[in-house]
Amino acid sequence: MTDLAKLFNEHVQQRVQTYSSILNDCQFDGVVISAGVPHVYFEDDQEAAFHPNPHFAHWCPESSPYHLLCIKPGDKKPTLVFYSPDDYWHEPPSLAHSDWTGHFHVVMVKDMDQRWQQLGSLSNFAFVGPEADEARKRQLIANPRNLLARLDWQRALKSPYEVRCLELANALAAKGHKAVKDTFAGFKQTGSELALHLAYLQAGPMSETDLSYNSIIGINEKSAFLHYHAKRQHVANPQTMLIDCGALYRGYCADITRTFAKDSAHPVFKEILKGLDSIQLKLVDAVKADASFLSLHKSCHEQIAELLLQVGVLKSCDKHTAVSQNLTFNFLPHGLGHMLGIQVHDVAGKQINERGDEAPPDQEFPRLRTLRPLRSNEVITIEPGIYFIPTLLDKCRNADSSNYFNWRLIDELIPFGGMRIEDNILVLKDSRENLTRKFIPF
Ligand SMILES: [Mn+2]
Repeated sequence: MTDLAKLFNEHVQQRVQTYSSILNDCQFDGVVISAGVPHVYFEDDQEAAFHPNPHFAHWCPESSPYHLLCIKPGDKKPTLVFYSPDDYWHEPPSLAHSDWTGHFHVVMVKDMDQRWQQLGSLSNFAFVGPEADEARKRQLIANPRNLLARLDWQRALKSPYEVRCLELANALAAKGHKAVKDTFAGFKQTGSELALHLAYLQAGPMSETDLSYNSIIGINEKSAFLHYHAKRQHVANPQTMLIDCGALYRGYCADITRTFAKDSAHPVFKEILKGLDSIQLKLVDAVKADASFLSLHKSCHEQIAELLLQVGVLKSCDKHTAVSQNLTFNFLPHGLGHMLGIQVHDVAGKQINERGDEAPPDQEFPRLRTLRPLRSNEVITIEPGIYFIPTLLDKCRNADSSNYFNWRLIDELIPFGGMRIEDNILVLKDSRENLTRKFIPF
């Protein structure tokens, strides 16, 4: 048995136990989880790339639609009803080369309706998945909040198998990031965001569907758009570049960002980038179980205030004023990070208990989605950034706080865009493991 197969075995055994106790708690006799249905565009026969229901993916590394998984407390093996129709338009999904099916009682079906018939009586069963109407027709309780809250609370904790998958997703993404770094270094008078994207895929090698999200690759001022998706082919005078791109491994997401500046870029931009890198590493070093994510976010703003004061982007105030007057928000308008797993923005960042209660919004940072103390075996991203975003800065030019900003310097920096550095971090009891830097030391 390979290392991963052994870890998967333990992962499934752990799920069997966790589900038994959660289903007993919620007084259900069982649960049916669907793999999900593809999204078809309006008035079209084209589908979006398929993402399985994350609750299904938590059990099965299979990314095709319509399968049903049935779990009953006390059963050693869950039943997997695997839908594989006779088809010649599309290749039917197959388990012929899957090494994980021994942990399930597998029933193959060719017919949509046969799927449910295989499951027998489903009295007092819950259903988890997008086909809620189908489930209600069969008297199942569709997506009950109390059950979903307990499942999410557990899903935020990663098993050793899941950590290994996240690590392998990072290893794969690292190949792309290294290729992109070299390709950008080779750009002289012109650069191409598309060429960087293709270099990333080629290095994997990966196809678009092996990415955990659409790649964000911005040269110069475009790097200041947080989610910039265009892929320009001819960009004059490339000076800076931000790449935020991940990879999938058995359904688990890497989410990694790096920023590069040419020697010829603005010296203050380069100084800020160096400063941001040490801030990011310091924040990573503060990650451990029981650390409050909200406090980390606030500490990030204080450190960025210090840096911006030191390089002269902000002036005439101290770091506390810079944070409390929301000056730093204009340079960092997103949160410090998020939960990571099967979903890029994984579950339970606000959730404070298994019942599903949420932490109240913070007064200073009301839109933050990751708020609570961290737990051992959660995986999070730490991704501070500093951006020169014209639409945010323009609102400050005539505000009362305008004299805290060094507008001459800011106007020089706007053409260089923005920067972000993002690693994936496993939270441990008194420490942490950086799943990214071991593969991307830069
Ligand atoms: Mn991220």
